[in-house]
Amino acid sequence: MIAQPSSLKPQQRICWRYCTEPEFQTLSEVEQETCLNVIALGRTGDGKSSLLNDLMGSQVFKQKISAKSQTKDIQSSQGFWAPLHRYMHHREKFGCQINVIDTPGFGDSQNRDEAFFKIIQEALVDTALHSGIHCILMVFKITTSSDTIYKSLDSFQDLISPYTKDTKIWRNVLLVFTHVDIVNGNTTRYQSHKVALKTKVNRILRERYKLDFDLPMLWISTQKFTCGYLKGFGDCDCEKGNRYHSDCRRRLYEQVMKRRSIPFALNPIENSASAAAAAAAAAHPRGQLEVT
Ligand SMILES: Nc1nc2c(ncn2[C@@H]2O[C@H](COP(=O)(O)OP(=O)(O)OP(=O)(O)O)[C@@H](O)[C@H]2O)c(=O)[nH]1
Ligand SMILES: [Mg+2]
Repeated sequence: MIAQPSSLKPQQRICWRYCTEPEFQTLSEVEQETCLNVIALGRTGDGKSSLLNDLMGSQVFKQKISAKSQTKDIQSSQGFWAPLHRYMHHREKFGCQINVIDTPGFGDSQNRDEAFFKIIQEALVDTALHSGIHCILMVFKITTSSDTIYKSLDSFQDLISPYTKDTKIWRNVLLVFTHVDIVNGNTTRYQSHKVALKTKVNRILRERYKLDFDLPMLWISTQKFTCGYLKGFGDCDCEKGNRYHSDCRRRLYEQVMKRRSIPFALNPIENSASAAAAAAAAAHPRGQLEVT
């Protein structure tokens, strides 16, 4: 059941106002047609494939059903990302063309990190050389410790540092925290954790990677919302659930769209010189990359 805006109280109505944001309405046709490249990176089981499936609106990538790492290869899929399709039937054209790239997770359950490191690096570099990477989604389960976050981001830096020393690439990085599900109508469970991420962790990340801006953080659930009434927990809470899920999608879409005109690209000529060094670096075990 989807609430009609007219039936919402004034305070709730604010949540729906984005539907008419001029920023989205004035996108030219060319901008709407530009295909955005989005790649998901992160630890195994943190929700990369689920997130990309949510973007594509179907089960394109296999999701985890056991403790084993699920995604073993680089996989990609192209399609129209209609973030609010389910909630805005009258505006099916709201969205953009995307190419999503799913990757195997860091911290593989079968110690294949070195092999994965190489193919993830190839996917990143190949996309950056050809059409540019609009967004790198660094996916973390909301319960991930700050040390593990730093470790994963260090791995990302190891992947890219043989090819570029420019901190510009961080402009295209979004930190996406999954498993922030709506439970009994609210998402306040992780409030103090979110505050710590926004303040302490972000400050450390700025120092660690010499950034002059905070990395954007998004809290989302990729889990399909099930009505509380159907689960036998009381009244129907579809309105809250749908609003929360549409809000998760809207926030992610806004962040990706902000980067549509600033894809991270590598210059093939400049990079031909570093290609040999990078190839040698890729041949080295992870964590021993020589940055020239
Ligand atoms: N409750 C909940 N479960 C989620 C969410 N996102 C992912 N999951 C579940 O977490 C598990 C792992 O998700 P995947 O998408 O397979 O994780 P992955 O990062 O692709 O894992 P690998 O392919 O092994 O690297 C699956 O059982 C998903 O259903 C979420 O937001 N909420
Ligand atoms: Mg996966």
